[in-house]
Amino acid sequence: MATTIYAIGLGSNRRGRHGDPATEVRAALAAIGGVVAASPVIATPPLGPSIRRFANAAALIASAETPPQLLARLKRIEAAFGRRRGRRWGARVIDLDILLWSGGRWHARDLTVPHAAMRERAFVLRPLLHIAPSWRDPVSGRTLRQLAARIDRRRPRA
Ligand code: A4P
Ligand code: MG
Repeated sequence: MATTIYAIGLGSNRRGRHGDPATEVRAALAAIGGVVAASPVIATPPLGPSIRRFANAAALIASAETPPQLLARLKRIEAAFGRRRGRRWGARVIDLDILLWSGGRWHARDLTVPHAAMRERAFVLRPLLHIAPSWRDPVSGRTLRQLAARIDRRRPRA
């Protein structure tokens, strides 16, 4: 397949063998490779039952993989970083999500691109805004700048 661009979301709220959550996020970026642009690593309050703050970031990567191929590789990186499966919302060394793909949409049982919850989450949109403000979400037809402005209006301090 020709090279395409993916937007990846990274999150961590637990120390791993590389160090603190922000260090784990940077190490994961290096492991993914093909990085075209990376946002700053941002400290965010936890959404959901976890009490630990997260380090979140987003990156654009160039890759010739199909979305399922990339997802399989991201899951291998999560496992190599010591991510334990089975506890949804649990504290994690690294969580890697496919947010957007320049090829548009992908839908399968275990993979939906764009990421289904992307539009409502400040911890996803804020870092993404640093690197791809004009990228248009193919589902809503809105740019990331527009999507981020919507959640800022709803939750001015989030
Ligand atoms: N999956 C489907 N679509 C995708 C996609 N586009 N990218 C499937 C990646 N995976 C996708 O994810 C569960 C399954 O979703 C995968 O096996 C894949 O087949 P997971 O990463 O294994 O499990 P999870 O992360 O525990 O669940 P989930 O639903 O992904 O949780 P979220 O939504 O990722 O939430 N607060 C802050 N501030 N920052 C955070 O990063 N993250 C979470 C986790 C909660 N609160 C947070 C943060
Ligand atoms: Mg995930």
